[in-house]
Amino acid sequence: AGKATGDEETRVTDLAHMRRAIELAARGRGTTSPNPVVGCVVLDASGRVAGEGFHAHAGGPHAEVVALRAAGERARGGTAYVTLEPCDHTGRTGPCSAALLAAGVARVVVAVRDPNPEAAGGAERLRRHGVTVETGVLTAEAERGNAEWLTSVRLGRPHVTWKYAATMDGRSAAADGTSQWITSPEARADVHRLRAEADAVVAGIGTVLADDPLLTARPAGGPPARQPLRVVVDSAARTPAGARVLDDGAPTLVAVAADADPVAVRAVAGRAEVVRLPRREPYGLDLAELLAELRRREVVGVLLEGGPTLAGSFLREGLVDRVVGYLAPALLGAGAAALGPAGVATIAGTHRLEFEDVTPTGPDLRLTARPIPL
Ligand code: AOF
Ligand code: ZN
Repeated sequence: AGKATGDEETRVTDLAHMRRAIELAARGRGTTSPNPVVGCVVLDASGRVAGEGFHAHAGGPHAEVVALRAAGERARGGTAYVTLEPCDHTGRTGPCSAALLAAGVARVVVAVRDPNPEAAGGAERLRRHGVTVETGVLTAEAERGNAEWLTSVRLGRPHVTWKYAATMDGRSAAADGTSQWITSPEARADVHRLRAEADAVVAGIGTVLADDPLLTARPAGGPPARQPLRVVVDSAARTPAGARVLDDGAPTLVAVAADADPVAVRAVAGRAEVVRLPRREPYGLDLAELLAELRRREVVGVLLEGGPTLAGSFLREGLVDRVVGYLAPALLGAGAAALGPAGVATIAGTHRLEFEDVTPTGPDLRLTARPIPL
């Protein structure tokens, strides 16, 4: 066997172990915020798996440290696969670069470089100490699994997933306004998983008035580790005192315009936390400022649910990073569209997306797409 065959084998092995590390990382979804999800696989010198780990919650040990602990002495001369570049800083925990060096790991394979300037530099330190470091293995796949955190670090604002449910002809309500239930129980259960993984669930006042949603996460496996912050975008402070979104099952933030009627604001303030934001059309308040306010509260991932008008406003501002649509095999022919005006007047202005995933969900389809990067 020539050298090319050996390289090819290494590559196939690298992909398989990195895929496993990405799988491990995903176990942290919903509990690591505001930190990333990270997975790690450590092999011994002969290429056998010696330890696995993932980051479970902010402040807890990093994935590398968990995997190294599991591997013990077997890590010496071995290889570590990490979905995110090992950190080189002392934050809530010590630097993983130092932990990998102390364990005697000979080779480190990285999927995504760390965009966080405070923690980055692990790859360089390891190289300086003679460790072989390879980056760029399964990068796109690992980025997808960490999209919320990567967006929050790179853009300085939370990542926004817009979720909708519609018929095949793209309608979310019938002509008379009725809308329960377009999609199946399986699709609705999947939405509760999305909510449980989000730090905040955002809805417009139109949806609150029309559907009176609770907006809590009620996933199939039992109550989540923590409820996402519920956020109502309500420029004129019209949230009714009896709205279910104000129930005490989870914290609620009502965002009103700075010039909203003080009497109306006071009525809402008695039931939930209120934040005043600059007025901006078309939705009545500045959505970028809303995201800045959520970031100050350590929100990394936002699930934007309901209504078509609010979703259109987020899209027109370029504030949607992922779209998840649940499509039911049903047709209405009349009734409200899933998406309202989104700043597109002519075909050249179309919001172009690329599909990331299509998954049958009960009798429905879940489509995941994201804007094509410019
Ligand atoms: C994690 N888990 O498994 C890895 C991380 O707040 P700290 O001190 O735990 O540091 C967080 C930073 O460490 C994080 O922003 C990222 O840049 C780096 N790597 N973080 O939470 C992990 N490997
Ligand atoms: Zn670390």
